[in-house]
Amino acid sequence: MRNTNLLSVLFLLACVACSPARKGQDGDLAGSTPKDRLIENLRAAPSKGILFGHHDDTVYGIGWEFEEGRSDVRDVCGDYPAVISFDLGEIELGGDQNLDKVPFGKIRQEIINQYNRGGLVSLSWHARNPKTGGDAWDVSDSTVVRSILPGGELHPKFQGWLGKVCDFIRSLRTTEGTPIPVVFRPWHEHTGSWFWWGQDLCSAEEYKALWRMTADYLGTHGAADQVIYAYSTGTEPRDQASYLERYPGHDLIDVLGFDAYQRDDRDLYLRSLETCLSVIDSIAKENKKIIAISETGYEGIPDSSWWTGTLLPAIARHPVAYVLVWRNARERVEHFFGPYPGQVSANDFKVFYQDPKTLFASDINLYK
Ligand code: BMA
Repeated sequence: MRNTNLLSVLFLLACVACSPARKGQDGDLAGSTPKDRLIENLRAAPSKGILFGHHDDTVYGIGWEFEEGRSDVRDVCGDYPAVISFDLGEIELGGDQNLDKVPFGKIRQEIINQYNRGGLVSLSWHARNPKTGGDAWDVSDSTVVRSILPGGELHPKFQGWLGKVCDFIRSLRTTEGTPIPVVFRPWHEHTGSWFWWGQDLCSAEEYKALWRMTADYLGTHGAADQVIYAYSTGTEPRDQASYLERYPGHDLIDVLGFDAYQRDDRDLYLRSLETCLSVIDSIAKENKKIIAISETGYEGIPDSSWWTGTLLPAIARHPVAYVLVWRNARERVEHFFGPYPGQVSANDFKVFYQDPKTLFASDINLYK
């Protein structure tokens, strides 16, 4: 082979190696990773419907815990949620269960099960207060974020905490060893001041630096190909500027979300959803981001037609990829946000499930 030919072959090989993922014949992105495919599928989701999610769905529900295959949502409609979220709170302490007494081994297994169903997993982290030793809601000290940033006295300790999170994420693998991608949603609801990373507890620069430090750690310790980041405010932002005031950057974030709960005032809830969704919708359109209602619900669901009468019409007006309701606590009567058999909104949830606009686990495979 002549040198010029050799050079052409090398050049062609280099082009193939460096080119972005290509469409395969079956529409799959040839050479893409599960994380790439997940992002693409979440971007495309709103053209098919809205993925329904439930926190801690398969680990406990009303009157049960840790029963193989069980889910309150499935007990009502026959299908698993398309999205299940779990919380890593207290993983930083090195124990074997999280703040809601769910063993991390159980969470890991349920993440693998959800991946095998083609569904999405989101992880939040109600990290304890690294300075006071209190919980995530301990807002007694407003120097906590500063103290864990590079140069701060608790920086080395907090790097250890990030290490625990990173180890857990890296342990999420199928039996064949495929790394499972997850949405990671740390430092949420920071536009309020009820967590130690909240609005009045740190400056915008400190908050952004906390995000950068978190992502840098995971990125440089082997979790980069498994993590998609979600930025998730409360309902406080009223416009693009306030939503983005503490935004860590488009290079880091793929999912734009917010948490909003209905309390007694239905109209207030509907107005909050509409305000937040229209703000996020405009940012997402300009920057190709995925829109999520990362936490919502009506505690105790006293409204028997809440699913089709309030939630669905409110979210269907915007290209929302997923909406997730919070947990069905087995240890706190009335602290539930998903349906269960016999609950007053269970029949309405079945209608919500049947609506072509909602997507559940059997409707999707986010990794193909
Ligand atoms: C809150 C409540 C708490 C729980 C925490 C983390 O909204 O549900 O009971 O400990 O989330 O899951």
